[in-house]
Amino acid sequence: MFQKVSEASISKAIVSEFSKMLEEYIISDVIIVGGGPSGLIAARDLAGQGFKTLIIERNNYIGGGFWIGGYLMNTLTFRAPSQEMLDELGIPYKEVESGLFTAEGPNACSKLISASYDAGAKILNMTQFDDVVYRNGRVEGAVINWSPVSALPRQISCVDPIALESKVTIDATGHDAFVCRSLERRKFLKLADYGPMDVNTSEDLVVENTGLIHPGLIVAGMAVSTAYGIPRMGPTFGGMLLSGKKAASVAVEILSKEKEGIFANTSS
Ligand code: 48H
Repeated sequence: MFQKVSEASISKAIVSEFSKMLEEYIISDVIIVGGGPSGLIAARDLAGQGFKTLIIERNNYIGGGFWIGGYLMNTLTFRAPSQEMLDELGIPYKEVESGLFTAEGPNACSKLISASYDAGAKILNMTQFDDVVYRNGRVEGAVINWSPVSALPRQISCVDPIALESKVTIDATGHDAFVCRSLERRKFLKLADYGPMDVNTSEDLVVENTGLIHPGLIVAGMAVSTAYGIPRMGPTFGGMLLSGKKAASVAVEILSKEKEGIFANTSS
């Protein structure tokens, strides 16, 4: 039934195709750290406009908290007007009361992942963001390592990372705000921590505050709450989708200015 191929051919196909992709994305327009809902939407919008876009995700699976809603129950909720994004992504949903919508996590999440791939984004999963590349007073890339390296016993974990360069980096790492934290460690930024839950103030503030937090670095999604001390919103996701969308539009603005030579460029 199946074509005869050797084991060696299969190994060669994996090594050569993966290496080609990695080499091509050693320099990208945008690196998005974190493949949750905000990062995936940003990737879809940026790749869809022709920008070379790479997602770095420490887990094997992509999607962050978007597979499951709250309390291990896989119903996601969205408040108007974010259902318009569900229409755009072809995600089926129900209106359960005026302006409150539900969708099924696995269906919504897999459609969002497909949308970012279909738009042309690439993903390095099982890859942990470790640190920033920092030059000329701005973030110019990401230092990465295989995720399992951090799980190795101390005595055998001396595995140096590698660096990727980008014109813009987006911190979409959720509650941890991992990229922002790496700047805070150097006292380049001072982060707050997210506040207690208040859905009606939180989502608007997250979207409003999504944007450039340091030269070369945009913050999106739940990381915005952590960075600015905004109340958490609980298991509702419209703010994440609209924040990802805004992060992409801020990145496009920066990349367009860079094209016109207003900012210093990376070495690409
Ligand atoms: C590589 C990393 C690293 C790292 C983390 O948590 P996420 O789903 O993030 P958002 O902001 O798109 O969505 C948040 C939402 O899921 C949520 O938690 C909400 C709405 N909470 C409200 C509340 O009140 O609690 O995804 C972040 C992704 C994950 O996949 C992580 O594995 C990944 O980032 N990540 N990837 N290197 N250092 N740190």
